[in-house]
Amino acid sequence: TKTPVRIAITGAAGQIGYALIFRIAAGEMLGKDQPVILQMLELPMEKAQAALKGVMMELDDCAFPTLVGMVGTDDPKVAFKEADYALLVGAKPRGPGMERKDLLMENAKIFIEQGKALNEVASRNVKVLVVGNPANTNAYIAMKSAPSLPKQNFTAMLRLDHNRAISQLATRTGKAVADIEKMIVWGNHSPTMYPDLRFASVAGQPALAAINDDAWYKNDYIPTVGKRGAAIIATRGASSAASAANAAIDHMRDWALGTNGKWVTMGIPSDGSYGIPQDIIYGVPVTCENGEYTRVEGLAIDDYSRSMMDKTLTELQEEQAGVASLLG
Ligand code: NAX
Repeated sequence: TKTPVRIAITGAAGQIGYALIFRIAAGEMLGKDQPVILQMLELPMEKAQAALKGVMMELDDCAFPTLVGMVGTDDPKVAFKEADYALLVGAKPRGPGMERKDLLMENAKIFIEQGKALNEVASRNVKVLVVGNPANTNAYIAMKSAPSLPKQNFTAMLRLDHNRAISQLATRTGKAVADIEKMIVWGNHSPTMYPDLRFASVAGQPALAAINDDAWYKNDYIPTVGKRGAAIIATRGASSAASAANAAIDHMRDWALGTNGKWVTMGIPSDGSYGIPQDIIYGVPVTCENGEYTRVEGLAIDDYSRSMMDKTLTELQEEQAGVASLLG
């Protein structure tokens, strides 16, 4: 039998947490043969801690064979202690009258504290996924606050966007999701993201040829994928939770167990390629093998793609400039 791994989850009593934790405990992220210990973090407020306690009572009641231990806490240093995986879901939501800038600053404080705690107590190989928004910039802040951990251990979630892009393409072409390969979503997890179909194929045929409608691709498909989060809120009356949790599991499972050559999108610190400045956490295509991701290199970038990629980059640079004073 395998040695148990420690999985930290923040915002554990929130709506994504509730859709995420039971699936991880059931072995859907790392496999049914991998025992897990869950280390769950919530805010110190009584209500949040009580809700977390309720989640833990339900975890008990599931009697999952793969769940061999759990901790609930309000202390990041307890939650991240020796963590092999950290899913940073908890974040401050945008309140009434709150400016984007205020949201950025409030979250910066959270991710500085959590980055420092990871730096101090997590496994040196910890794989970090930031889900809480603004996800790319929060991941950047955590990475900068954890100088003794390898930078490449910090990632942001673009997988929900990637999955949305696949699903919209499958619907349009009348093909199965499993027929689609080489999807890319460049950039920020925000409406400026760029779902790029130039390399994608549908059942072996180039996706753009299968669509054969450039206006639909540029004026309909791309914004539909980018604004899907808002469409879910408008329709469901609450933001994406089950699909976000599912994407987090996809991201971590693929990173840990590999993609068999398949391309997936991850937000990862830039190495300077594709004209993205060093360290910016930017959605790029990767393949995963042996617990590591590798950026797909050498893709040609045409003028349209360059302008789309620069737009989402500019937004990330503005976010980064907004928090620069806090990072010292
Ligand atoms: P909820 O408000 O339901 O849950 C968040 C939970 O985090 C709450 O229980 C809260 O008490 C807790 N929390 C807040 N600050 C914390 C901290 N410093 N430490 C520990 N826990 C803390 O939000 P939910 O719908 O679960 O969404 C969570 C985050 O995911 C939000 O920031 C949201 O914007 C973001 N999303 C990111 C997505 C992505 O693709 N990257 C998609 C889905 C989602 O919108």
